[in-house]
Amino acid sequence: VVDGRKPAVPTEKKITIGDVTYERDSWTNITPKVLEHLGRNLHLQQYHPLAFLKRRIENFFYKNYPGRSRSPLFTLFDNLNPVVTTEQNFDSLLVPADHVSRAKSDCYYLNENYLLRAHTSSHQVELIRMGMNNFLVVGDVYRRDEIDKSHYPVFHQMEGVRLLTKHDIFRNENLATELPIFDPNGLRTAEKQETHTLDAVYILTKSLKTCLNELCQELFGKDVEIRWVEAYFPFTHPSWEIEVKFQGEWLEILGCGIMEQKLLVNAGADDKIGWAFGLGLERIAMKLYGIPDIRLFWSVDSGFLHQFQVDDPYTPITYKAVSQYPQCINDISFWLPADGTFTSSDFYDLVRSIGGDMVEQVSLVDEFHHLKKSRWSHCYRIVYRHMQKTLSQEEANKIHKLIEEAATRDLRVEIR
Ligand code: FA5
Ligand code: MG
Repeated sequence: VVDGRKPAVPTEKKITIGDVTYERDSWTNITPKVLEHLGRNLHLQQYHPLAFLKRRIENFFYKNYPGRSRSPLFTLFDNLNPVVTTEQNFDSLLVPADHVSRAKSDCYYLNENYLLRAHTSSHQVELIRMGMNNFLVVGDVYRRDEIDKSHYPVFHQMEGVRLLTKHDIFRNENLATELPIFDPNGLRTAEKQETHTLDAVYILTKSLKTCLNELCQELFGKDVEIRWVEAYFPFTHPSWEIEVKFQGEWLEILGCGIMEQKLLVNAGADDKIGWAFGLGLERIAMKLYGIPDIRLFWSVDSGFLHQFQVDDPYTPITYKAVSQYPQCINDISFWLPADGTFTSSDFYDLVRSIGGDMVEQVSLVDEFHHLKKSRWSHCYRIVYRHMQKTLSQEEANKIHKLIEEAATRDLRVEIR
């Protein structure tokens, strides 16, 4: 340890994640800093822009693809282990053994056989094997990528997979006759895979493009400027990416395509054809909420989080740059009046009216019931921050004192 900082790569022999221990080897390149992001699960937080966006996209699929007996057609997986095998992340997706995406310089390896998933596509084959035909996967993914305002080594993806039989296609498209979807003697061209008929690809592509165009309109409004760009993935053909205009530039938000038939055959779904997409939640949330830098999603600063403290994920929110000035944090603890008249929202209002915009956040950090006294106690943490200047601790203390006095007087609490 030099100058008190932790070394970038720990020297212990093993890495433990949850209950599982991984032996280090020459592939190990995971850093403690990146490991800190495991388990943060931003997409599962109650108040977080990524969680709101995730719920909005889920709802879009539930609404647009109703299943039988009112249960949604798409099944959601948002809690799968981010530690995956190289088989899951690469081989199952037909990524060639010498493909650049496997490089140590691109992924975070625990060892030769395990890595932190580099995309949610890692789970496609295992879920299809389980019998899933329509599913969404949401989770944190890890890449040794460039670092700028739209790239971060940890980000979140949502995967979508839709598989159809010949019969499904026939029914969904209201076709008079069932068209063949497989061609035993076909050739691979820019438009299609060797085993598919052009009809099948045409119908699947229409279904995929309609879905994602409508999703973009649902999220960004009817007038959103998007463009489809041809792309390459080892597990889809043909493949595309969608880009949206963000701050005057085209920003890539997702990749998608017609699933490679070989993948489906390997997963035991050889009678079906399908499409898949993988989208970046951060990139979309940046556009949706005007969040200028991808690092902000990891902020534990209440100045960021507080702007997303709403119950309805559809609330339109435009992110406002947080003041650069430091915070002052003061706690207040008191006994509630015995008559049960106190409510937290009364207290929040009182704090707002006395502290004004100097108050960035108030949160209930502790409550307990004193049996002998037969009374409740609350502790609130108040974060003070001025938008235009550095607030001194004395100034914060003064406001804090006024809040204590007002609460004692108006809400009849007893400061502890
Ligand atoms: C993939 O990850 C494919 N698995 C997507 C896919 C799924 C294709 C299913 C076909 C079928 P790509 O590497 O382009 O593709 O990443 C997908 C999206 O993740 C990007 O469009 C972008 O929105 C987001 N993304 C990629 N790298 C980063 C990064 N470093 N920081 C933030 N977002 C990123
Ligand atoms: Mg891409």
